[in-house]
Amino acid sequence: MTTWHDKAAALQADGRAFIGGERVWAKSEQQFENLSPIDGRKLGMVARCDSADVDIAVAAARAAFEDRRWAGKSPAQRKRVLVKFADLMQKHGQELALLETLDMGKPIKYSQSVDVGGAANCIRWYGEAIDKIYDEIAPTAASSLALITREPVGVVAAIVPWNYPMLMASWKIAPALAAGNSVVLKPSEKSPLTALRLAEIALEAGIPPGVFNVLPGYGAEAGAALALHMDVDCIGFTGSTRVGKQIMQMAGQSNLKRAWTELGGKSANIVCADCPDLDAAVEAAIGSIFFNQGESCNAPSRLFVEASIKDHFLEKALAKVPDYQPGDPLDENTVMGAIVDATQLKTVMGYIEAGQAGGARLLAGGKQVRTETGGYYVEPTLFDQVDSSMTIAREEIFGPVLSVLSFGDVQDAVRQANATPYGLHAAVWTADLSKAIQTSRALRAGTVHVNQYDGDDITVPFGGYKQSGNGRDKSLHAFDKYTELKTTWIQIG
Ligand code: TXE
Repeated sequence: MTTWHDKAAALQADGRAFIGGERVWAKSEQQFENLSPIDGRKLGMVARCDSADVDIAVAAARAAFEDRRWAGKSPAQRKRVLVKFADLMQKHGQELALLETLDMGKPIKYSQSVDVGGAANCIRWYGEAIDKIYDEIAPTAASSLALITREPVGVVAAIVPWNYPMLMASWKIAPALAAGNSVVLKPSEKSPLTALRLAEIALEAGIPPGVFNVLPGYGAEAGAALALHMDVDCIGFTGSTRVGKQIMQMAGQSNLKRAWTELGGKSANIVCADCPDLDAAVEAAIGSIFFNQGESCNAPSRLFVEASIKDHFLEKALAKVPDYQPGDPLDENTVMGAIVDATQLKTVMGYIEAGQAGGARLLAGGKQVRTETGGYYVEPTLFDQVDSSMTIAREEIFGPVLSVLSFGDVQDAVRQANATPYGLHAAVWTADLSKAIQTSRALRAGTVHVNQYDGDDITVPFGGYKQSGNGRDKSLHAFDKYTELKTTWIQIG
């Protein structure tokens, strides 16, 4: 039987950019090395695109938009192509999953189910939605007809991170392409491979050349050139709050392109003493922070447990932690893989040190795991006796580190939960329906979970309050970001 290791050994990664339907190196001929966080193996060289390549890709996208080769197709025609795109992604699912795992270190079983499965579902869903949306006629006087129609904004730039490379790309490109835009996608320099492969698959599905371009490269080079470009109409960004602020500034300082950001989080998970199912709450608290090595913007990294049940809760939680010991990402049984790179490893270890130095009590983990093959692995880590002023309770760690805090009553929990610049997700566990709804209303977060943490579907919006960003990915609401509303007044006598 061929193992994932055999398949990985046979894999040829192509790091060239994808512009105007063709694979090309950067104009400057600059490249950078792409190393796997699993064991440091070299996956290949990647085109280091900069502003010269951005100019070419944006011009290709603009030309494709102007001649209507995609925007001019009927919604039903675009649907057929996007559904085929999704089918082909699934046909090439093993290859895409392998690329994702090698590039950013997540376990192969999740690359297949969550990343390939989720991204293909997203492309299919927006494809299928686009020919079911009607425009509007305003209730004006009988002497006129006022049409309200949606039009694609034009050239959309998408800048995405490394934690869910394919999934984050699909959340941007699917609604943008379905609505008829042309797209230039910049994947993270840490994980560019699946985005590049997606562009080839899109072409095979029938997306015309120039409509979907992918530029790998560094943020300060390719990313900033896109954000500053005078001929990009809209930018969709997922990444850190620090860079999100720069994106908004660059949009303002250039052509006021529409700028949509999905940024960091420090999500609060509040477990009340009347929690209806403590085992489920423990499972969710532990499973959700260690999922994807903690590299999830909506990870519930602050766990608030009501003081009266905290010891009991922690005892149960500690028993679960060893299940998440990191392992070989290419082994189908592994549930926690490698941290994306040496920089992120250093960041995570730095926060673990800060937790200890700040007076939090290390209950589990805390160490880097060294393997014979190298790579970047961190133990699942749990801190107790954290208070809201500590660094580990305030800053996004983006690693497998859980901070446990306690509260007296639910108002106190909400106060602490909201005391953050972020507002992405939150959760409350209680058997009291009124308390659940009141708490949900009081929490300043884009999504509030009640008695679960894994509720997730393409049909619901995803995005944040406050410095977790603006606009929403997923659901029909995402079309608002990639379309303009046009009013056409017609005098009829
Ligand atoms: O993110 P960056 P990094 C958080 C998380 C993580 C930290 C740093 O806390 O530890 O950010 O990760 C591009 N102009 N999140 O450094 O830098 C970059 O090339 C234009 C949360 O990887 O924000 C990449 O494609 N683009 C998060 C993308 O922005 C720029 C996901 C994200 O990179 C740029 C990732 C610039 N000046 C990190 N600088 C989430 N919300 O899920 C960088 N980029």
